[in-house]
Amino acid sequence: MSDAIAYERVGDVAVLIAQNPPVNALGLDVRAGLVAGIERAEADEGVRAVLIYGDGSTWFAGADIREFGKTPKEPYLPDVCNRIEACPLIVVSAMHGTALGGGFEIAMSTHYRIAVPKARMGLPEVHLGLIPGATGTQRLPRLTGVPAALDLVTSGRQINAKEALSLGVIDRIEEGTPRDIGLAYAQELLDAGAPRRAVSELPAPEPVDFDAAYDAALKKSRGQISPAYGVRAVQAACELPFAEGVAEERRLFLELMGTDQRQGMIHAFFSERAVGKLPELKGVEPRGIAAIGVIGGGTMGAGIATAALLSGLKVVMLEMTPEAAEAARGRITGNLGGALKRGKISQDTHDDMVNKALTLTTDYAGLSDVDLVIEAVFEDMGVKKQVFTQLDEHCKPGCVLASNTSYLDIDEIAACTKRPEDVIGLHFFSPAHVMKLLEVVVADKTAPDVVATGFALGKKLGKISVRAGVCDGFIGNRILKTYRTAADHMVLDGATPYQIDKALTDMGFAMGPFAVGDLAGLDIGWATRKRLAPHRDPRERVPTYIDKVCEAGNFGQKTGKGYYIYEAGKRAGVPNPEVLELIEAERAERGITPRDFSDDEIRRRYMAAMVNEGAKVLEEGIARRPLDIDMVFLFGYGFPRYHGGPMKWADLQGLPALLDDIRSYAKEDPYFWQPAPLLEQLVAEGRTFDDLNKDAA
Ligand code: 3H9
Repeated sequence: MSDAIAYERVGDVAVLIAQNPPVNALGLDVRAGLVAGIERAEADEGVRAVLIYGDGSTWFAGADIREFGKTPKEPYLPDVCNRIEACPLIVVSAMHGTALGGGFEIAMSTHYRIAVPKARMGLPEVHLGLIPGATGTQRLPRLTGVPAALDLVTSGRQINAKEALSLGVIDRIEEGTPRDIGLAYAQELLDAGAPRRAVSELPAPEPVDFDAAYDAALKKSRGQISPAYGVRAVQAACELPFAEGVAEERRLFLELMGTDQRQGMIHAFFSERAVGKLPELKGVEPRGIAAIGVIGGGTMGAGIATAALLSGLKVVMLEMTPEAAEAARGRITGNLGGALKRGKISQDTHDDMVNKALTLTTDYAGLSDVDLVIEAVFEDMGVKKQVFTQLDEHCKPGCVLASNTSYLDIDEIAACTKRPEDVIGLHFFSPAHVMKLLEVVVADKTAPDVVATGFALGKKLGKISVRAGVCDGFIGNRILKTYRTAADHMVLDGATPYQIDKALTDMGFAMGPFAVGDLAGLDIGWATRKRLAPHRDPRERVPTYIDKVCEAGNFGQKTGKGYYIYEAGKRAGVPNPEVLELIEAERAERGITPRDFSDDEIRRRYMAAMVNEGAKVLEEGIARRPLDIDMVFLFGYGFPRYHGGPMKWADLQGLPALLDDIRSYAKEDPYFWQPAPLLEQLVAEGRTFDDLNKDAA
């Protein structure tokens, strides 16, 4: 027996206990231990049933993802599942925690399943760019029928014990420890003379229109292929005998295992967990936070306040006037009302948040008791400095003073206080109660426990927090500015905004850059262009056509017109013909003869700009690791998760080819396309961005 599976005998029942913390992943030792445990039970005189449960916080949470990409070792998980089911004794699963992926597949291979009420289960393999590969796509539809199986396999969503019971995937829910409820259930089954029940022996499920389901899965996943593969695997359960269906599932699983999408998704899984673990914060205790102050109750401030209230914090909102404070209250209660409507909070919790946890004030003295304050006022250094001078005067010692600025210099803001060590940037993304990303911007003098507090707050708010250094735009907006410029250049040279947006949504982006501009409001970029105009290098190529759209009072979605025209009640716009006319006029004025861009070239240029600037951001230490950049783009900029993030995408494409592209673009525009020295160095050394992640681990 392996140490990962303990064997015990309780009366007529052999008990197999998984002991592979933290999540009882089904690594080699666990798989071997399960087979050995079943064999031992069969040989153990007098044993009539086998109970399997997990020690610690959970049942098996799936195959061991760290083994993926390496040569698989026997016993393979599908064989383990089949071996368990073939056991002539009755085999019972007692589930708690999360029975996911291979873990759920093990449970479906046992003959009876009981779970505690809080147990959750599901087949999340699509989130790793895979499908269930250990008989799950064959057993689940036999238990639930095809529609429910297709839903679970293609969405990867988790279900609770109650839903599992109603779908017929578990037999019973019982309060207690998995050991106690499992032993009692096994004994009850023995006493009742219950038969061995093999799911694989159930009749093949009724088919549906699988081609329609395949197309729907592809459309919904924006180009991610694994959900559509899941449809074909479930189809095999209807059309093939069990063993052949399992072989087909295996074939599809292994095909996906070899894809870049699988690598991208697994990179995202581990990076999401690594991003908040900073070596510099090891052993550093964050400051306690029970109440926070928010300054400015516009969309951003109200969103931050909402996120804080939803996570159980008290919030003091400061506005300039009682009227503005009331308007802020309206925005916050509107946001909380949405959470209530979606069932995220109860009416009582909602009322407590609005009436007890939220306080409004127009006086800085009202912030004297908060533990952390975030300013979300107008993006102007003078205004920010006034706010921080006031905060310095009124906030208690040890209070963390945070700015939500998207671009401005946190060092300069900190310098206007007598406590720069307490000052930090906490850059939320709008709407702040929805968007997952938080850039924790560390200034020169920020104290380590203040950085730790930024990360602790992010965790409490359910955010993915990424450490960033100070520069214009930090990680995300700085890189955005560069690839957005690459897109603008392509428009000047012959592409249309609509062609560019489409090429990028075809690559899996939630939106293209021009649709994003309309969503964010074109007035923001217009104001920036006006501010920067006197300081521009003459070699910069900045289109002016969109300024004319703004001059006519069209700022995108909020005014109904921008790059696109938005009809009332519709979110997606149609191309604005005036924009095309203005672009043509500008090209003529500049003497540019437009040329064709293929979708592939559009994507290559856009991504090359993103990755090249990412490499510069790394070089300068603004981002510590490539994976930090990847997480910023996945959680803040709608970057397709199945590419893993821009730096992972670059690795998967191959850095030498990317550098060749950049060098060839530099021949046309050497000012804009300057290859990042770090990229050149990696190519020269034959290394990848992921090697840098490993160096930093
Ligand atoms: C599969 O099963 C394929 C089969 O169909 C076919 C095979 C042939 N493996 O998330 P946490 C680590 S595919 C290895 O922070 P939580 C995780 O990296 C698999 N390691 O905890 C972290 O390590 P560290 C299908 C894993 O309580 C630590 O455990 N299953 C695995 O917030 C704690 O994790 C899934 O996709 C794993 N499978 O959430 C489930 N899982 O401390 C993936 C976790 O070094 N896992 N680790 O950073 C999850 O969704 C969550 O981890 C879970 C716990 C909900 C279980």
